[in-house]
Amino acid sequence: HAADAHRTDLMTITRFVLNEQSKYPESRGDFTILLNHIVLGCKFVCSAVNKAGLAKLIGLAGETNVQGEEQKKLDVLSNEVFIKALVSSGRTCILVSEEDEEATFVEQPKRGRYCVVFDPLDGSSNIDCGVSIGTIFGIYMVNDSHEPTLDDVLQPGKNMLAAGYCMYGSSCTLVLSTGEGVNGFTLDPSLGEFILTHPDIKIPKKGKIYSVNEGNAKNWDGPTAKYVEKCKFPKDGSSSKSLRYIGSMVADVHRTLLYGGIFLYPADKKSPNGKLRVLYEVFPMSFLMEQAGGQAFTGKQRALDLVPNKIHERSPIFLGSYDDVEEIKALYAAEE
Ligand code: AHM
Ligand code: MG
Repeated sequence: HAADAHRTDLMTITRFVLNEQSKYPESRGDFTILLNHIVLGCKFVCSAVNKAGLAKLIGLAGETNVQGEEQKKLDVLSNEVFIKALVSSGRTCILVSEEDEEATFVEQPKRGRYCVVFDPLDGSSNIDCGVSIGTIFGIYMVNDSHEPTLDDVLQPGKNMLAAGYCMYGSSCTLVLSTGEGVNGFTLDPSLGEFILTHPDIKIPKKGKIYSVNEGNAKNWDGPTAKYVEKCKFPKDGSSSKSLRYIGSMVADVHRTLLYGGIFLYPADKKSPNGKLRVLYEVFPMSFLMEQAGGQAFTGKQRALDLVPNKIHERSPIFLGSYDDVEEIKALYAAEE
C-alpha cells in the first residue's frame, strides 16, 4: 500500500501508555514518566548488546554476583544503566535487582511511589554466542502514608501494577502489561522508538511445544517427569509436542507467549525451589501469561498468589497456554 510508505501515525509506546493512563486521572503522568525511563534503559542496553562483540564488552568483570555466578561486564553495565535510569526518574522508592544483594532505597528528593523489581540482563550465559537475552521487570506501588520498607516489595505478584520484558534478539522487542492485556512493541532503530507491533497478545489456548532443561530429568519429581513423558509419548491419541529450549528465559517465554505451549523450570532434587527468582523472573512472566489468557503455576499454587519472604527467593514455575498448564496442575493434584 503506497500510503504505508510514510506512516506518521505510528503508535509509539509513550503514546500508547499515555492513552491507557488517561483513564486514571490520579496517576498524574507518573507512570508514563517511570515507563519512559525504563524504555530508555532498554534502548541503552539494546545498543550495548548489539555492539558487545565489537566493543569488547564481553568477558568477565572480575566480580561475582550475589548468587555466586560469574558476572559478565554487560550485566554490570546493564544494572548500572537501569539503577541510574530508575533513580533519575524521580518516581521510584525501592529497587530490587538480580545483580544487587541488597535492595536500593531511593532518598529524597528523588523518591517517588513506585517499586521496581528487575533482572537487568537475564540469560547472561548466552551473551558470548549471540543468543537472545533480555531485561525483565515488575512494578509495585506504595501508598504515601509510610516510609518505604522491604515489605512493600515482598508482595504477591498479583499486586503488581505492571510487568514486562525487553528481548534483545533479532529485533528489540518490548512486551508490556499494565493489567489490561498484553501489548508488544518493536524498536525501530532508525527512529529510536518502540512501535506497537503486537497489539493485544493472546496466548493460544493449547500449544504444541514444551520447553524445559531436560538434562535435569533424573532429578525431577513425579508430576514433572510424568508431564514431560506425556509430551513425548501421548497416550490419548494426540500428537507429541516439539521441544524448544533456548536457556534464556525471556526468549523461551516470548516464544511461548506467541506460539503457545508450556515453559517449565521445575524443582529438582538438587534445587528444591527450582532456579528462577520469584520477584523479578517468575512474577513478571506469570503476570504477562495471565494477562494474555494463559496460566502460571508453581507446583503448589497460582504463581501470582505466592508471598515471597526474601527478595532473591526462588520458585519452581510452569507457565504458558491455559490447557497445557491445566494438565500439569492435574498431575500435581493427583500426587497429593
Ligand atoms: P541467569 O539469571 O543467571 O541468566 O539465569 C537465568 C536463566 C534463565 O534465563 C533461563 O530460563 C535459565 O537460567 C536456564 O537455566 P538452565 O541453564 O539451568 O537451563
Ligand atoms: Mg536472571
